Amino acid sequence: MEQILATVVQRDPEQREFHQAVGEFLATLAPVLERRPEYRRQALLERLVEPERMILFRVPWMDDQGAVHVNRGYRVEMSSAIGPYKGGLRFHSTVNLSIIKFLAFEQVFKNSLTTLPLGGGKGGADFDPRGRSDAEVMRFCQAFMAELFRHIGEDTDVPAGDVGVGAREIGYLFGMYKKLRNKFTGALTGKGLAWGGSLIRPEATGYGVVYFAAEMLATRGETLAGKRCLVSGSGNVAQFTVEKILQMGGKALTMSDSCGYVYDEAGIDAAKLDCVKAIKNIRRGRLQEYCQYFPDAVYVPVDPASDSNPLWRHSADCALPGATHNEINGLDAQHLVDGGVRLICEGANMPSTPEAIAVFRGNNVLFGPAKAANAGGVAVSGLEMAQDSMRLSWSRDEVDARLRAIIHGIHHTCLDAAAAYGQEGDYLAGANIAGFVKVASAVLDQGLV
Ligand code: NDP
Ligand code: 2IT
Repeated sequence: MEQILATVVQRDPEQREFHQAVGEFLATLAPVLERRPEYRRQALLERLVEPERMILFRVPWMDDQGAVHVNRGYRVEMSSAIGPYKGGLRFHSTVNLSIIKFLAFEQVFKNSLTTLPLGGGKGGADFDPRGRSDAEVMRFCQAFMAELFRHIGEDTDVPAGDVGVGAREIGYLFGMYKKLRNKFTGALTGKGLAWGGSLIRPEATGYGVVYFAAEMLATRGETLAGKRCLVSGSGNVAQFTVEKILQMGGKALTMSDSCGYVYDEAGIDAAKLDCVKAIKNIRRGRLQEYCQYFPDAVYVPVDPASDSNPLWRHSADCALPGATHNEINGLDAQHLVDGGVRLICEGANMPSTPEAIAVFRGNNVLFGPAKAANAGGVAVSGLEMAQDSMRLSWSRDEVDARLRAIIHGIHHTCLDAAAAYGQEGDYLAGANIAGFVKVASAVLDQGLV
């Protein structure tokens, strides 16, 4: 394992996020490789850490003042072992190849856990839609798709949303894709309901995270009712995480954006959540506005350079990070444990650093790793693909029931895989092992390709 990681690091020394994702994964797989020597002989891990294909492209576009900008576009097609490449697009100024590769790597094993026939990929651009007009975002999406369209398709590679890519961006991307191909197909998910989208897809990631948290709590005979929850982020995942916490009788105390967080001791109720949705989705503003409407809440600006985030210092029962990678470091994790948190359920991808995970595992905290806990989003994307190919759409209740069943299944799969390899109760090991074994056997069956 050390040798494989060393090769990954040596090959791309600057790709720290990718090294972190691979390192965290490999650290849990030793029991599998001991039992399956053919995986080593067939260099399975060496193959899985190298993307099948990486596409990098120039995205030139014009802003409202007539100035020309050039961004960089990415699509990393990591594995097609069990289905067409599938995974979101991220538009954010921090996007680089390391981040897209880490997300694509995670996606492969997450998608495997869903039980649906989905390979793994991820893409995006170092373009920030924040502060841009709708017309600028449209021109950017069209320029991005003018290259991406030749690489994707409903049976090849099916992108969706991620940070900075929501319903508006998927609309512009889909419109350009359809025009260039002259075909109406489900080559993107997260589409609008009137044009091939699935009910519950916007809610799916956040709802799924809370369903997974409820499954973990049930193993200790507990429910979410009355639980005090710290949530980070205020985008798609965080909004529907809070919505489902409320529906399950829990209390959400915090939400955040990249500038700071709000702490609302009375709890963020349904009306307050509607206000957050209006601030973030319609006005595309800053969360700080929340305190203008609800002055009893506290807004705390966060300095990204500080050694810990005060959001994680509030006492609570559960924490559901839903903003971004590495948002909980070792010190934050210790604050969470000291503040009484007994459950972490990851909505964001890789929100906990390796040091944070070590703190959680050392303190008997229920730890739901991202690739299991946030798989509800891509699972409902898979259901959207199924509905598109059947040319029909399921009701809200039907999709939600399927989502619940998939999350219930993932929870079981994680525990079963962990137990089968002597790691009882370890969701991280279970998710990695179960996700890996399925992909690995598909790769072996298909020969050296
Ligand atoms: P959104 O763009 O809807 O929201 C992102 C939220 O996180 C915003 O509140 C944003 O603040 C904040 N944020 C983004 N980058 C940073 C940063 N560098 N530091 C601090 N805060 C930041 O994205 P999503 O809700 O879709 O995604 C959130 C996380 O969930 C990501 O890790 C994503 O990969 C993961 N995820 C998303 C899925 C989906 O279906 N959308 C599925 C599974 C996982 P601001 O408004 O200031 O930018
Ligand atoms: O990280 C993720 O799983 C997503 N951004 C959703 C991907 C998808 O294809 O729905």
